[in-house]
Order: sequence, then C-alpha cells, then structure tokens
Amino acid sequence: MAYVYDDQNIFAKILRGEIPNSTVLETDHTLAFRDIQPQAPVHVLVIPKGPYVCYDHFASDASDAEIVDFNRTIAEVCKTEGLQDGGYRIISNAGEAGVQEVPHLHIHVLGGRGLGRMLQ
Ligand code: DGP
Repeated sequence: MAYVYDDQNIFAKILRGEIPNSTVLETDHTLAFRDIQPQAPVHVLVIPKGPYVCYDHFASDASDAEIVDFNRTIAEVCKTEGLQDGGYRIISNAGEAGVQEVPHLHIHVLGGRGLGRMLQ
C-alpha cells in the first residue's frame, strides 16, 4: 500500500513550529515532546521529522540514519525520563483498527506508574 501523507496534520504543524510543544529531546531526524493529554506521569511522543504516516511506512521507506536516530531517541527518552528502573510501555497506533488519531508516526512512551496488563 502506498501511504499518502497529509502535511496539515497537527504533528506536521508542530514540526514546522506553527503549534507550540513541550520538547523533551530533539535531534536532526527526530522530535520527542510531551503528550497534551497525558495518560501516565510520563507520556512522551516520539516522532520522526520526515513525512511518515505510521510505523510500517517509516520502517520501509526511511533511511538507515533516520531509523537509527529514531530508535536511539526513544532509548534516550527512557533514560532521561528515569523509566529504566520502574519500567515503561511503548505503543504506536496505526490506521483505523489501531485508532490512530494523528496521521504522522508517533511512538507513545508511557511510564511513571504501574500500567497494568495490556495483553491477556
Ligand atoms: P493516537 O491516538 O495514537 O494518534 O494519539 C495521538 C496523541 O496525540 C494523543 O495522545 C493526544 C496527542 N495530541 C493530539 N494533539 C496534540 C497536540 O497538539 N500537542 C501534543 N503535544 N499532543 C497532542
């Protein structure tokens, strides 16, 4: 499937600086910022700067440099937010079944409390 990227989505606007955000980390290829509706004491969104709709789009089409940078930034968020001891959860919703609200790839990094069992 060929994904079509909508550059009017809210995270594209954040990347262009049209909407403010609470930045946690920024690299050449990746931005990490706090979710506006946090579901846990730590709720950070990590997004690539490139125009990727969802995870498989990114993992198929992004450069090795983008993919490495994205994953290293997720790891860095876990470290800087102090999640390594207590644990954390990473989630990426995709498409209709995944109930993806914003059509720009984002990884939710959640932690800072017991998160409960998600899969039975
Ligand atoms: P998802 O359902 O996985 O697409 O989650 C989208 C998340 O994005 C949701 O947790 C709320 C967050 N969000 C939506 N609009 C904004 C915004 O303008 N700023 C920030 N920081 N987060 C937003």
